[in-house]
Amino acid sequence: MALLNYEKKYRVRGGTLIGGDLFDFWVGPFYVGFFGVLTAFFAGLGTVLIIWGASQGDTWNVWQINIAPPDLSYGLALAPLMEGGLWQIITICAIGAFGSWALREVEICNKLGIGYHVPFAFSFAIFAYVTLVVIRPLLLGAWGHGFPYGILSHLDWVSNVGYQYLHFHYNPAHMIAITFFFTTCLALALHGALILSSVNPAKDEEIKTAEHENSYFRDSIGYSVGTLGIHRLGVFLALSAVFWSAVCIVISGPVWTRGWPEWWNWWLSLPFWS
Ligand code: UQ2
Repeated sequence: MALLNYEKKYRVRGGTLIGGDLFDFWVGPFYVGFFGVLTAFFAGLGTVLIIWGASQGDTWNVWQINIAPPDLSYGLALAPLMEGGLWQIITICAIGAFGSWALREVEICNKLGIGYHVPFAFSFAIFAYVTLVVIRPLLLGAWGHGFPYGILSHLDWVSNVGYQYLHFHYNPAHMIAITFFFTTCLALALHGALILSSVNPAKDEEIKTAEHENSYFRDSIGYSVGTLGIHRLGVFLALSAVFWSAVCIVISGPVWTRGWPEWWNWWLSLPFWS
């Protein structure tokens, strides 16, 4: 572990949010911390419950294993274990594990004296998940609106919920989300290619620097966003994709209940046409 010797100078004490020095240690390369313990607890318990839930189902086929949320008739109540209660506990474990992981990231940022950009970005992923299994079910009045935990079953859920709104691609927030996903790919392709073009030279050639990177884009499109700028743009594009994905599902039902194609009738209803 040559890397570990190098990392020693970064293994500073403190920066913990909870627990003081108690969990302020490493296991091999991994920082633990109070939230590392909490992550392990929630992730371990959640995983065991998923496996136990699978054992109570009728298949061990990994594609078909399914742990379903409660029936809609249970509303926002706690359901019996085998009637969706397991799904509810697993959901709590998942949110506990994701949240603890984010706070462990914060502690690591504190130790290194770097910004909170990574936990900030991760919080958008947590927000998207929580939108699906907590916020939207709450707004619709039943935990049964959460998505089932299973490989094929969650695909079926996405398809069914999509068709419930006739044609989900007409959802304007879905359009915005997709546009951000595509633009994220464009930006990362440009950035990855540009970096490789400069710092992965042919044998016996020296690497080029940011001036060459800037010049490439000034020569080709008359503008360079800059080496820091491309990373700001990347984070903005990626987080926007996640954010608008959460918006597009949370407005489906709580805000708009009919088919999404019909939403565009506001355009035909503009006074301009009459
Ligand atoms: C750039 C720059 C980088 C880059 C890239 C660009 C030197 C290493 C990819 C070019 C990116 C531009 C012009 C923005 C494109 C806009 C969208 C929405 C995709 O200028 O600075 O740094 O990696």
